[in-house]
Amino acid sequence: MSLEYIYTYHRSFSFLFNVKSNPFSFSKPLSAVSIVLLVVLSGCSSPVTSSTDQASSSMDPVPRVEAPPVLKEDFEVPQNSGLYAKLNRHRSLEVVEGVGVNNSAGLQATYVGYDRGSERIVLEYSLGQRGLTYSLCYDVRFDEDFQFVRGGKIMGLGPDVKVTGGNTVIPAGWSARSNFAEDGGIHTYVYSQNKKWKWGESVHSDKAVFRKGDFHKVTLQVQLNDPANLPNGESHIYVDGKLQVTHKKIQYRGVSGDNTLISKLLFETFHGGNTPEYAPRDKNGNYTTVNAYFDNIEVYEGLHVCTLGE
Ligand SMILES: [Ca+2]
Repeated sequence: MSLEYIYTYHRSFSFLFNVKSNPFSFSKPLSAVSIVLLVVLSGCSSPVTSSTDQASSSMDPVPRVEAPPVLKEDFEVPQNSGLYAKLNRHRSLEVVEGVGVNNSAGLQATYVGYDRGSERIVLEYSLGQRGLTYSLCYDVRFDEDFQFVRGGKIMGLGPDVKVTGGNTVIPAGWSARSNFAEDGGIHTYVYSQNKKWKWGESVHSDKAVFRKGDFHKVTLQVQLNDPANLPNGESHIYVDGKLQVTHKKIQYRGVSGDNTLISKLLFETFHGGNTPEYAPRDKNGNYTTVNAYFDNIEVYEGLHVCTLGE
């Protein structure tokens, strides 16, 4: 036991006995107590340097391993099945080289104006698993001449039986989508047990989030209410990594059970609404066609925020 080591221990305990800090000048009655303590401590403790090393090693940042997405489509490899094929088969959707992020392959969506907004692009795709909380990420670029008009759907998540389109909510049915808004903002669009209107309820971003011509990375988080009889569900929307929408107190489902859990991607994008006022038009006032592009559609279990370049 080195003198330095003894001195360190003595200094550590000297305040308990109100003795001077010099180990060789403390008073006799306390000397015995200090020595006993020193012997006990030296026998049962690791050297100071070692315990310091242990403390720092337990606090070293451990690289965080993110769970891989449960669904991922970047459109780079043509597929005859799965989400790629299902999207590419839709008459208003087409995988096109060069329209994705960094000129990669992406999904072109064609919005054809008509008397209910634009022709419906509505697809469902099973996640292959189910749970209470998932995060949907996608990149979207609206063309320079895209018209938001009065707003429309982009995509979202749902259970086995979704409820949308002004239909009556059933206890096991709900939907949670992200919508583009008239001002270039984004909002939630939720059909829940406790919505106040026939149509879904929304919380809007404070400002525009979409610049036409640029890709943006959207994350839609859906946290189901649990237990089913409480309105404690939430939804959040991040754009380019920044929180833009917080929607709370949602009772998505009214009963519990596997069929009420998040289990599907709802790829639903169109203008509307349900009336001619939602339709994109040319300068003569006739219905026209506009485009948007999607890439890197991913779904993660739990709360996840996707950032550009991911
Ligand atoms: Ca791509």
